[in-house]
Parts: sequence; C-alpha cells; structure tokens
Amino acid sequence: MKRIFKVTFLALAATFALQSCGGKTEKTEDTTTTEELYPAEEAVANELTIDSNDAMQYSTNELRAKTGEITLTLHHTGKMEKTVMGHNLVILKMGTDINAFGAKAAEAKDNDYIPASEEGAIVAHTKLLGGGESDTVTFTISEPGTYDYICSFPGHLALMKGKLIVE
Ligand SMILES: [Cu+2]
Repeated sequence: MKRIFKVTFLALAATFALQSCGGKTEKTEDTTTTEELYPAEEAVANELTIDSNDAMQYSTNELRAKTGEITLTLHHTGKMEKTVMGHNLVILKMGTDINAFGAKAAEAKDNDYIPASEEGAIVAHTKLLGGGESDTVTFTISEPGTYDYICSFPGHLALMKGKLIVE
C-alpha cells in the first residue's frame, strides 16, 4: 500500500512540475497550429500545370514538387485533333529507358499509346488529348528523385520530354 501511494504521489508531483513549468501547454497548442497549416501549403505547391501545343511542345521541361500527393493538369492549347497532334504526359519510374518505352508506346495505338506491357514503369499518366482539351491526374510519389516525363504519341518524345524533380 505504502509503495503504491508513493508512486501515485510521484506521478502527481511530475504532473504538477510540468504544469507549473508554464510553457508546456502553450507549446502544444503552437505545434497543433503549425501542423494544420503545413498540409495546406504543400497541397498548393504540389498542384502542377503544364501546357502542350500544335507545335509539338510542352510549355516547360522541368516540373518541381514535394513528396506526397501531386496533382498535375495537362492542357492542349492547340486546335489539332488528337489523331494527328495528340498529347499526353506520362511520368516514368526512375531508371526507365525513355526511348525503349517510347518505342513500345508507339505500337499501343489502340490504348492511346500507353503500352500495357510497360505499366510497371509508369508512375502516372494523363489521357491523350486533342486541341482544346485538358486532363488532371492525382498520384503519390514518396521517393524523392528526378522522374522523366514524356508525351508517348509516336514521334513526340524527341521534343516533348522533361524532368519532374521531387524533393
Ligand atoms: Cu504529344
């Protein structure tokens, strides 16, 4: 009995010591506020937008994001049909040979140039777009690094490629 009392007393004393310290309670509140703010900032930073056009170009060859959920929107700002000037954006896993992937993609016309055999090499991809169309995809990257992105429409890879840098 005596021992239990002692332990209880020590626990109470410790609690009292923490409370009388004063800063403890305030500090906890500060941390909560900071945690509520950060996800919002990251969500904004991870909303990527890129254009593509009738001249077979992306508007940028470099995109940057933080690890976590990423939302990417591809716009086709041109007027040409997707059968002649179709664009998509395919993000490939690190270590993928983009030219070998492009060759397989060129044979996958019936699947909008997304080769089923190479799906293991794809992080994410948009739909194939014609002029005036847009598509948004959401995906998660947890490993920092540099990821290649390409348009897999036949012949476009020569000009339409870039790097997604994830920090
Ligand atoms: Cu293209």
